[in-house]
Amino acid sequence: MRDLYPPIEPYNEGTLKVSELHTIHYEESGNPQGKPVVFLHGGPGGGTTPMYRQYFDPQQWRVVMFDQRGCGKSTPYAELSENTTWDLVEDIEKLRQHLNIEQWVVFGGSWGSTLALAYSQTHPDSCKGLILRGIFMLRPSEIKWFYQEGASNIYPDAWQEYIKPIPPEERGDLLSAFYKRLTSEDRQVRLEAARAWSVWEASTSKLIPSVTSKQRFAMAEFAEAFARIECHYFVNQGFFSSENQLIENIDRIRHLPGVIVQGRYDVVCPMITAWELHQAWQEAELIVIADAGHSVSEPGIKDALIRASDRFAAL
Ligand code: STX
Repeated sequence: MRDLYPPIEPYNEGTLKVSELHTIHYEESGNPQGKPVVFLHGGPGGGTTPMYRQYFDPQQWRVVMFDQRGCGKSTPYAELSENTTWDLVEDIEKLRQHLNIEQWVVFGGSWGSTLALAYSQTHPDSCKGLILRGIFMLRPSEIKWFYQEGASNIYPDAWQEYIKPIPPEERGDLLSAFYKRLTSEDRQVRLEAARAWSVWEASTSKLIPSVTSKQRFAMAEFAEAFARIECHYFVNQGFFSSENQLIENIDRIRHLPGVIVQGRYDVVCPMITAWELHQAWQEAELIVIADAGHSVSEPGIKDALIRASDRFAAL
């Protein structure tokens, strides 16, 4: 099994003002002369972590990572206005131009896969290929499964904690009930909802749960941006014009090399979504990991992603 490359530090960091309101933070690591790849993190609102650099051979790749609007080191923190899928798509394109990159490989898991599909379908000429993991297309069925009913049947214990901040009479529409609290003027109300929301995702992300990721997700600084931004995108149905938009537009990227890595026991983004994407895009390679859930850091997922990035480096 392949494991992560050794930890590295960025050779360049900066900020880019992308609108009147928002400034995004980006970094570059690896080889400045290497093949460019842009890493799209999850959530939306999850931010980047240094570990993500380690999915790429530092001799081969010029690794560009950035924190999407409102999260990580981007400012203003947890801000929801001027924060849509199409704003992020244009930010990626602005960053590419800012860094004088002609084309890059797009790498993204979970919401990062959603954004990778939206970006590449909007700007196919900027892309050399896609490496996707834990496919999420933000369709109503996917949101309902994870935040209303479905995953609740597999993790009733974690579910009980998730719904705690919401009184029984409001549980018929948990997304709206959370949105109301996550956008409350009262910081305590916001934080209680944010922690419950965020810990639910941490509790269900791995086939074998880990205590450390639950702790990170429960920290106020992480949870507030993550929960607010996710919920904002979900109540707005991802700002897509039709629920199958990313499948309907697959012809725009069909010619690009693509790899889809999917954990069989992914409870956050069940495999049906990866399957339907692959049915529409059979030229892409679908790699199903028999003993993994949703997380980027499970052994089988790591192995497949690193093998894929090694192969793409040689293209
Ligand atoms: N959201 C899934 C997602 O994109 C429905 C995601 N889940 N966890 C993450 O992202 C982080 C690990 C980036 C926090």
